[in-house]
Amino acid sequence: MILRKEETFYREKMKELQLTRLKKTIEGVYETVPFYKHRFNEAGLELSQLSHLEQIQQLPFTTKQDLRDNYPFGMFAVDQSEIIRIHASSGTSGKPTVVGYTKSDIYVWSELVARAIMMAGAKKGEVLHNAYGYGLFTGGLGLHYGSEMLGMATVPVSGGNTDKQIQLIQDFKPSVICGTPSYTLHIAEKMEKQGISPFENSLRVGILGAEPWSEKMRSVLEEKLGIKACDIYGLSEVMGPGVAMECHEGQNGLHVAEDHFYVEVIDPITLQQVEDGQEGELVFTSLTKEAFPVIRYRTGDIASLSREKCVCGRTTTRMSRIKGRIDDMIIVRGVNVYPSEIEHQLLYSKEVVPHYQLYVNTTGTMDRVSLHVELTEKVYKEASFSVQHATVRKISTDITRRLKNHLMVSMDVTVCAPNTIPRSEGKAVRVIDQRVLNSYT
Ligand code: DLL
Repeated sequence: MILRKEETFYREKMKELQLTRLKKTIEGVYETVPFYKHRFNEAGLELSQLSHLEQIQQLPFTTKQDLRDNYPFGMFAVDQSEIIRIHASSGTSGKPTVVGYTKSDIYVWSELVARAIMMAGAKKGEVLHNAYGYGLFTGGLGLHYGSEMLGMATVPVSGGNTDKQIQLIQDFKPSVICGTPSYTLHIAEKMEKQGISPFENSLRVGILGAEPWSEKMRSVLEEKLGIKACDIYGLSEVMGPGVAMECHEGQNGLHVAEDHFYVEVIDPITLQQVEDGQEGELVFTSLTKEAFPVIRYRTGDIASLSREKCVCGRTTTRMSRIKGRIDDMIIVRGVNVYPSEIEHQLLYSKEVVPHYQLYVNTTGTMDRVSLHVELTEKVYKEASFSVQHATVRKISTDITRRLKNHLMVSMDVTVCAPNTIPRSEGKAVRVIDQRVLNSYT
């Protein structure tokens, strides 16, 4: 295993490096991005007085709305002629957020993704099947450049055309598969249907992320594909995939690339930093980016931090798996719950497949949540192809009870016939908020 020296720095040494880079970044954006100059002046900041990393808390936050207000290139810190790549994240409403990269940004990003792939246990000379979408989304090209930099034979299949993907996996014999957990599951299920056993395929590592997933989903994917599945995190506003990565030795939290990003967790209400181990909203400050530096960017993602040394030997701060996004949290009769927690409980039931959707509706003043799950083909057959069968009613009652006992939430569970819940080729849509839909009708 090859580790970069920055991955094993003592905390003080890492902080020293971060402070030097932070100073350079904030002095740079003050000069080059009118938005930051205005914000820093408004906050009455004396940038030359920054002498401790902890003083970062005096800097104002940046939000997605700020990026939208400066659409498309208002937050770029270099001349247009320095930009060699543009990505954008679609978002569900309004304008997309647009991000740019210089040549050096692409180099650093590729290096970090190469580091992430190694962390998952892959190496030069192996074949990597990249099923993340290519295009404006950072997943496809992000993994692609990192994989090439590492010296892997990179197969740029992108998302979709699942039968073809399976054919290529059979023929090219990749050791690594990259994709969203939900789409990778779809590939795994199709392989199963075609009678390809997990022991027959060449895969041994999964680099999965871009959407929240649960520990139980990890076991399902590991079992179905015969792989070690590692979580990869990132977001276009901060860079793309590779901001943090789980190591295959520990599979217990994601190592943040702290030499390039300063991470904080804040209480989304008080906006104050919380203690290590406590959950809150992740906030990132980029330390080396040229084209699109971000200062205290509020991600909307919920996680906690740990500074304990990992079994792999890395000393970098680890973030927990993402529990969910603030805007995906559902409040069911006063109880806060994230789709990934529901997923975790649901997957204990062997009679249903791991695809699900949550419909949120309002009756009177109460929000009602209905969980739609899908039967396995085997159980459906045993229930005489009817979702009204007594067996199916029992499955529904058991899932309802489990959710009530473990998450303290009561929700209606609708058990559907096989293949009725839409499969995604990228990020899965887990929550269908009919409160929003209804308000437009
Ligand atoms: O999803 C970048 C990425 C590509 C990460 C491939 C990993 C693999 P965006 O499209 O900008 O970028 O979406 C970023 O996706 O704020 C999280 O809400 C979510 N997300 C990303 N990785 C994870 C993960 C890419 N491992 C948004 N677990 C982020 C949970 C994740 N959620």
